Amino acid sequence: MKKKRMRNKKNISVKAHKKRKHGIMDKEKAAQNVSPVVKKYWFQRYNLFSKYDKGIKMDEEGWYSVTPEQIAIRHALRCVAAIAKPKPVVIDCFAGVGGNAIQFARMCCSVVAIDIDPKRLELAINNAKIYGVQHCIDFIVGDFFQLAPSLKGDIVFLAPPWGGPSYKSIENFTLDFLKPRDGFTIFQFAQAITPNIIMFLPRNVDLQQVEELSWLSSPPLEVEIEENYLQNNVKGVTAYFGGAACH
Ligand code: MGP
Ligand code: SAH
Repeated sequence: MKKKRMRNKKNISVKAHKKRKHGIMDKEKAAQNVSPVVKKYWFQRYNLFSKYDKGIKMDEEGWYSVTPEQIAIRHALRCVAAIAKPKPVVIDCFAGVGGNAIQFARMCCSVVAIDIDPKRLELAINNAKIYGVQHCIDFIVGDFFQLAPSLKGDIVFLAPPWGGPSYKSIENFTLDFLKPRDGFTIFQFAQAITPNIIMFLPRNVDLQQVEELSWLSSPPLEVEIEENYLQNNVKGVTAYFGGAACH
């Protein structure tokens, strides 16, 4: 005789209901296992990587630094729109766990992803595999400032460290707060590669100074600045320079 699977009022089988309940309990346990610094970013994990559950790996700095996926997609779309070439070469000079590099690769860019931390770059490689784009990215462990003179690309993407989550406590975030060198120095190294530069900066950045970056070139580069929102919250500011700016 066929056994009828028990169903509750909402027509969910008891087995499925138990599985879902255990899933929720596993997630609650996982939330308890993350450090207090990471917790608030962990709750936003699907905004950071929509494929988070497929095996995305992060470390503490990766959690608080990764560009949310929708913003990284926006950066990649702008990049493709700016460079009229089938496979533009993008240099992601501070690649972290790969949030931006992955989206550049998904938009058919050829990507050079640099990070000084070999362990974090391993996480980026793992994450790029989850999105099936690892073959489009050259991962280089190294110091951007040392590598810069030998780099060639159509566009340079800069998302350097902002000094950790406490960046928010600074009222007017001037470019000298950027790490590991001030924003003017970072920009000058990038400019020696190409005038097409995209820079992802804190929402409290001194906008006057960001505009002044364009004066490091003669004639001054075009510059365009946008705020990046996610679910009505501003997450950062992106500055587009040279050919990356909208003309
Ligand atoms: P946040 O301001 O720490 O989080 O980072 P949130 O949830 O907006 O904070 P709240 O307190 O206002 O609710 C927002 C985003 O900024 C992160 O998702 C990262 O994309 C980016 N970001 C933050 N930090 C500290 C860095 C950093 O050091 N480097 C880079 N490149 N990006 C960062
Ligand atoms: N956009 C990235 C996050 C970048 S966080 C993402 O979406 O995942 C900034 C990264 O810069 C960190 O991973 C840090 O290890 C790296 N970094 C710091 N100094 C560096 C240097 N001199 N050269 C290259 N990478 C550096």
